[in-house]
Amino acid sequence: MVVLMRLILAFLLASLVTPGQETKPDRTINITAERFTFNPSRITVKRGQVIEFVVTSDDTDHGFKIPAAGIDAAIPQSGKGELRIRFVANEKGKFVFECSRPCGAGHNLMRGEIVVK
Ligand SMILES: [Cu+2]
Repeated sequence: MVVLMRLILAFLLASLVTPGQETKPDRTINITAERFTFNPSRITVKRGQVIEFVVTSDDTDHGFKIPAAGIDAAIPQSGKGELRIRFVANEKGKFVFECSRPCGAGHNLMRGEIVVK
């Protein structure tokens, strides 16, 4: 029963994170990924806002993972397009994001944080 409720909750949260693509986000934030940083690496957003992250790589394949939000998506290598992903924070606090595709010696350092106010 608890498992079922968790699944329903996860579905409801996910549906908030991915509204129809024709819906305009409240804010679009561009992020560049390169070995071994995200730029910007500290992002401040408002609670409840629909954020669309547009993430491009300046070099190789990277990943964009927000563990607390269940987001993990591939960032294509430079010249092969961009990642567009939506995020809504319903709580104030900090959400860590990190690279999720092994990209070299500094991969584990490749991270940042979203501060929700
Ligand atoms: Cu990496």
